Amino acid sequence: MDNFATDIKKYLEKIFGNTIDEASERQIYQALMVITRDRLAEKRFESNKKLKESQQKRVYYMSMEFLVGKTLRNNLYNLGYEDEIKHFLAKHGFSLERIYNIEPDPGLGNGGLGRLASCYMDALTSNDYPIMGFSILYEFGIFKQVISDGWQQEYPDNWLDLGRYGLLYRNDEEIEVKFYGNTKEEWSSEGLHIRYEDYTAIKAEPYDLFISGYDSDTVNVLRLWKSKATGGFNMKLFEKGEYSKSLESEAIAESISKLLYPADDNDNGKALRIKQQYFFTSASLQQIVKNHYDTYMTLDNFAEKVVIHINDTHPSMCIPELMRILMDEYEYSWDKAWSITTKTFAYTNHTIMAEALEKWSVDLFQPILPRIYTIIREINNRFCKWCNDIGAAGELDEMSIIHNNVIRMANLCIVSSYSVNGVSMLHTEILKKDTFKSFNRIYPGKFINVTNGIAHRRWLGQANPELTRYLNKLLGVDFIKDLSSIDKLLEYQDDKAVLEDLENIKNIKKLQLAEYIKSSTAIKVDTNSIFDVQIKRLHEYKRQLLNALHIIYLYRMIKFNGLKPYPRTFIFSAKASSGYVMAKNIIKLICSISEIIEADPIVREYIKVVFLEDYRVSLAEKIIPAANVSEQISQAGKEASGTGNMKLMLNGAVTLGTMDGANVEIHNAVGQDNIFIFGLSSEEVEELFKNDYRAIDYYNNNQDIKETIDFMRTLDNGHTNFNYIADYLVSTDPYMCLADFESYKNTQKIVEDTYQDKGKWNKMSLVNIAKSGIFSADRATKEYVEKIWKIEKIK
Ligand code: F55
Repeated sequence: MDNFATDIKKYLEKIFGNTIDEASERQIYQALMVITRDRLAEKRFESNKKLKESQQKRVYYMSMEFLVGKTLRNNLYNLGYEDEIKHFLAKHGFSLERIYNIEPDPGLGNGGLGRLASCYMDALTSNDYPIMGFSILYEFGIFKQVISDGWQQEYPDNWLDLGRYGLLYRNDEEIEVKFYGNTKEEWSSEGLHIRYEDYTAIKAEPYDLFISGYDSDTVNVLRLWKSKATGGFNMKLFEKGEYSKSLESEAIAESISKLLYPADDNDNGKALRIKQQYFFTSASLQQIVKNHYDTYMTLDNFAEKVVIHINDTHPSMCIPELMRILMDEYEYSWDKAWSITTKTFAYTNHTIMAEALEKWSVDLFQPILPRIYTIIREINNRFCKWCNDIGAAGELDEMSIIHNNVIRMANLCIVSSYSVNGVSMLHTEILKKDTFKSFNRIYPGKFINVTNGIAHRRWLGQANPELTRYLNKLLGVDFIKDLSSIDKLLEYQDDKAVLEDLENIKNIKKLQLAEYIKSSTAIKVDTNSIFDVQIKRLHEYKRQLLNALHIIYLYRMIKFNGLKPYPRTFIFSAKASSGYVMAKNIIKLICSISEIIEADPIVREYIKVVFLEDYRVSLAEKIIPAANVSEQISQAGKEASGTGNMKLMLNGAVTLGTMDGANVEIHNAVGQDNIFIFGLSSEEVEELFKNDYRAIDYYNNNQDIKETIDFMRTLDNGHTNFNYIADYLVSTDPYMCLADFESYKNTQKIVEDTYQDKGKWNKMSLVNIAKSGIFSADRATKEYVEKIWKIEKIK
């Protein structure tokens, strides 16, 4: 530690010419980021040495998204320096908390899928497993959301400005990725060779982010690729005297890693998205193959030493890319290459929604990636032929990889991977019985379930140190190290003192959040009210609209029918994809309700609505510990798993949810009495859908629904009215908010009544905390390790 302090001083002197007492917070921040990164690099050297010596199998985790969250606190905490640095800085008049706040939240992901990838990197590193992540160094992460007059506006997130100090540029490992051009087949005495001509090459520059583990010697790496024009590419034009064009082509090359697509449901058929996917998968695969070859001087044992995990279909071009490298660069035959490839890949599916399953039109795809396209076509031809042979030709409409001139990436992944997994029990069942039922028939045993998990070190340890300290002391266990014995807490479920302590901690967290709400929205909330939280991407299927409709119902009942409910604060936070009109309208609706209530001296005594802008990891860390109610109200069958549900449960919130995704497992864990379940089951949803759901019937036959929707039409906040949304609810809403409204409303009443029985509520909350052990990412990644990857800890 002496060293760390000395290093800080030296850095400040060398880079800024300042003593510590002259330095600014910004300078201290930079010093801490750089020194921490360098310490991790040293530690990485040691753990890498062991890994090289042991020659053990490793996992490469491919994901278009990693939502890492702020890194500095996590790293100092894991390295065990936090307390000492805090004191050292305090001695010189600096607050480490304020320094932490300078770090931008790297928003290299949209939501659940990206955050899951980071939770898994953290957990695997803490448990000493050899894993390396690969993704893109987006210059702009997910947009910064600003709410202006209730409307979402998007601003660029220039996170590298201050975020770059955590990255290490590895200029020794640059790689070229090739696009466009033509392929030519050439036969010689040695066989067929593919010549790739007139291509455009782009440089991939690697930037490494080190992932530290808690109480572990391991440091893993997340490698992020940045696109750069290759020198030669521009020079050609330059020589022709077209200097400005040479800069244009440079800009095009560099646009590949410019920004994260802010959509979490579909790819929109954009050429740039194809280029992003191929850019990062090709660079990564070339790197992985080269490393392997340099170590073993052969690729014959590739599948024994390497697992490549693909996080949804976004990195699926890894598959034809490995085939290409094996055949075109290392002269493997198709059959040998295919045998290696199909033992190397494992695929996780995160959605069953048809519009979210990636499809690329051949016409768009082929010119950009001509060689990759011929390989996919050949995989498909051979697969179709095999289906013919085994008598499955009748199901090729469902299973072929290329169909009606579109490439179905999920089908490519299923055919080429040795393992396919869903992310919750229900989701995996739907994959097997419905979405991919023919595949499940021809590949028995290939489909398995691994229910998602969360990094409890961040979501309990760092987000809620008050609760962590309390539990550790009460139970005499280090839960940061190991969450699995947290069910010891159950012994205290009837202990009044413990229940009260837990309530007090919740109140502290509610107070902290109330402060934040006041500073960011000017709304003063009552911390005795129920904090009812719905935080997640804004989507019709997640049904923020059902929640909003119920609030409008309450508003009307309080204002005109003398209802006096127990006070409640409804907290929302959500980003909408920038082109998603309905989602943006729903945000506007929620913000309008918030304003209308604030302006009403009677209603605001009972209910308040808060919309917190710019939902992101660091905001989630503030909201989750303060929640009493966790709204998980998606239409049953639509939410693959959910992970916010687990984070909220771990922090003592009680779930109000449908039997969807991992809510089912939460229900199984806590039991009927410690969760509020409502609404149609996924089978009932399917039934109703087949039998022509008629929303208007619910409107006509249910007085509360009718009055609420009629009232909604009268809400007019300035120039906006909500007829558009009301029309949708009574006609085309495929997520059937009205079908679940009555059940939701009744269950909300039960929530309210239960909350007033403090003893009962606190006990429910305790049981939720106690039963959350199975949702640790330690458990989830252990299942990946044992069931899919078959890897061992670094020796
Ligand atoms: C991002 C980009 C595209 Cl093109 C498509 C989807 C996404 C994305 O972010 N998906 C996503 O977040 N899916 C979620 O994954 C979570 C982790 O498995 C699940 O818990 C959640 O149910 C699912 O919606």
